[in-house]
Amino acid sequence: MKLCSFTSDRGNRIGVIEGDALYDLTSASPKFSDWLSVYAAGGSMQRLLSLVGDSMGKARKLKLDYESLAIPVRPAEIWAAGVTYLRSREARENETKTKGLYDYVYTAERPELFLKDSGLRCVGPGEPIGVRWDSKWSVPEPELTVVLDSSFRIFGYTVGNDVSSRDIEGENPLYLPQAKVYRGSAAIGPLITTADEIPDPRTLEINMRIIRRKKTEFKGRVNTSQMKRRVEDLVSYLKRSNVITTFTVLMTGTSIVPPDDFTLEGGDVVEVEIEKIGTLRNRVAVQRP
Ligand code: DO4
Ligand code: MG
Repeated sequence: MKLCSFTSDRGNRIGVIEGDALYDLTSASPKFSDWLSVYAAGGSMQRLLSLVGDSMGKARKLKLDYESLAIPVRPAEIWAAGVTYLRSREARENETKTKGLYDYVYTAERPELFLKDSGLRCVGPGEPIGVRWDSKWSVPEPELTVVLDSSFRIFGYTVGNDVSSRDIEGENPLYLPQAKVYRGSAAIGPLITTADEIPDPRTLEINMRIIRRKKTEFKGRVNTSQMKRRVEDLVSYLKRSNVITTFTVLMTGTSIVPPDDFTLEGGDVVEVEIEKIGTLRNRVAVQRP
């Protein structure tokens, strides 16, 4: 199932996408105002899916307009894994003044995991992603993103962009939160594909395109088969001694890295497409003080 949130002349809605059709679930029941409410009504993700299944027949069928899609759900937390692909290890080792850290974490048993957002700084499709005004080297990081329930079970997948400042990250590893966490530094969407439609997350094609003044400035691709770690292993480390709420998401790391002389500029458009999920598109805005 493909679950989304969208806006229409009737306000904010939730829906299910099937091909070119968008089923407006909010029209089936006013209780279905957002995914957290549907989850609260059911009490489990299994129940959420059966409530949705039962309501599809009553839902208004619309033609899907991608521009209407909004952040599928605002997660209480976004977590992120780092250095899960060889390309990320190389890029990080080159940029850093503290040599050896990234080589270590790429092969270590324990992965790098960090808290990217608490729901305040993330945006959905069509909203501006941010670059810091005090950074000279900012990049998008297209990442397969896992949607979890409060028992750390994988409910589904979405597209994520872990927008980052490479000069701040490279200057000192203790600056990581400043390189990673600021207004508009995370984007997720445009929808959630439930886990039953992606039995093997290590087979997905990821494509990224950066458009500047209507021309493709950079494009790159990777397949998740190149990821060093299994998604389940990342989740099992996140779970250790931890607590999360349903719809917490985990970004699984990047492998598409633009050349070192590239930095995002205000007005650039970043498109991240992941097979079986969709395309997340955002324009870049410089986040002033
Ligand atoms: O500490 C570095 C973070 C790396 C990262 O975000 C990634 O590999 O995607
Ligand atoms: Mg990343």
